[in-house]
Amino acid sequence: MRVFDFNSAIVRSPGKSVVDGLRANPGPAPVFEIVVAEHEAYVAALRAAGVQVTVLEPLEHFPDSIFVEDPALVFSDAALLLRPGAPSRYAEAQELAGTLAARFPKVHRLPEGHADGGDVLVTPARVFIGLSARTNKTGAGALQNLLGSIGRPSEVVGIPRGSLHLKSDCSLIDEETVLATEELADCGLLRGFRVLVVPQEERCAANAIRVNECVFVRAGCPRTMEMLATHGVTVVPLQVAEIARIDAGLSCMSLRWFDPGTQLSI
Ligand code: CIR
Repeated sequence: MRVFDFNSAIVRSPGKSVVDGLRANPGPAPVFEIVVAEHEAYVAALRAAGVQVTVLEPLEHFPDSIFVEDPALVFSDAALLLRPGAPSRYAEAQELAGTLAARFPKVHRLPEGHADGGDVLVTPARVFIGLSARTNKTGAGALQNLLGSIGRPSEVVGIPRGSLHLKSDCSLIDEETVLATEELADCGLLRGFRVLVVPQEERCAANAIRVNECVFVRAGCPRTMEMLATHGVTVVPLQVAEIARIDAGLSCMSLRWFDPGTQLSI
């Protein structure tokens, strides 16, 4: 099984409060109806790629709860409830507890510190944990211990200044290949990987997701799409311009895993 083979995913529909989602820079808030359309297209793309998608109800009290990647981390054999670093998002983990308990043989809880799933890049040999404004050293250390207890080696790494999360700057494309911004590529943490560097004007395209034979990429990034197509993967462009107004991209909108008990739906 490859780390990007998925047959199951959890997403959460946006509530109307999504327009109040966190954002680092001022600018127009997203339009609710367009966020809904982008989210629906994302769910459709997951299903078309062979993934069974569970769609959770909106949580109006949590404007950012559509970004289910941040409060949890999932593997075939276990789920981890994290402690998101933004105070307004902290309780999102508890909101996922029951859903994960019903689907995973074991649900672990991060005991201390803070860590967001957006700072976690899973690769075949090890898991990278980025230190960011959302993931602190205590949380990263606790996450390393938890990952070690389920047999997954990990490494704590720095991320480029000004980036929200580690995966704002990189994505796994296949076992040997990572798509990355120039800033992340220059950090040196991707030693041993083939690195596809996105053009500066398409920095946002570094947050892509490999799902089975497809790579979901942000629409409007033609040079990155061409680079990935030349690399030999099936490129699925998805529009996330509205969701991006609250600093989000593609990976953050789902928790994805391979459930050995679930049939592939294509
Ligand atoms: C936040 O600031 O937490 C949200 N507005 C965006 C989260 C994006 N998460 C991600 O890329 N993993």
